Amino acid sequence: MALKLWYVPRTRSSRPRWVLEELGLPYELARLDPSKGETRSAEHLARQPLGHVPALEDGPVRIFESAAICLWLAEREGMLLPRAGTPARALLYQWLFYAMTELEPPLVQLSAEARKPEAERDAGRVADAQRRFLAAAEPLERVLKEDPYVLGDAFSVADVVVGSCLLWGRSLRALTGYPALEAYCARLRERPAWKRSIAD
Ligand SMILES: N[C@@H](CCC(=O)N[C@@H](CS)C(=O)NCC(=O)O)C(=O)O
Repeated sequence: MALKLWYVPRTRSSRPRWVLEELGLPYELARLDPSKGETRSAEHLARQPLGHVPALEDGPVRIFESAAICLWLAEREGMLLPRAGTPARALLYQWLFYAMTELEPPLVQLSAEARKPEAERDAGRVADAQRRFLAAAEPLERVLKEDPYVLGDAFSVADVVVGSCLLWGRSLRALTGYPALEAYCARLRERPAWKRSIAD
């Protein structure tokens, strides 16, 4: 069944692309250009009601939300995730939701400030978002001090979502003082599938 991913480079749509690359699945990349209004077209709003990326079409499955798409793809293939009903699967859910609800919001705030001209940046908001991001990253520093991946020895779809957030924080120079997380980011950046997911 053909897989089609709606995609804008350097956005959350790289997450499901990374999973597709890890799984070695053939897929079509439908590139959209937000500067031309392509993410707000009627066709795209029918796929993603807020006009965001990613969105995925997989036969009868039409799905949006980056973490949900990543989880769906892993589940579809029975790869990159622990068996359903196991304690490890519970932790997979925990870290996926943690990434989306604890790590992401301060990054959204930091990115919004970074996009402003320097003179218009709100130093208080930057400092607050930086503090909240580091507080949310701290439990992961403890986990990744012990194990190479979020769920232990095996790379999973949780690493795509958590790792994408940490790499986003790193790109904003917000990830400081956590050596295990820096080493984890370096490990993720060595993965051929990650390299392919951000190549173009
Ligand atoms: N919670 C959503 C957020 C999606 C989102 O905000 N995507 C941004 C890029 S990272 C987007 O589509 N921006 C383009 C636009 O709004 O035109 C997800 O994780 O999929």
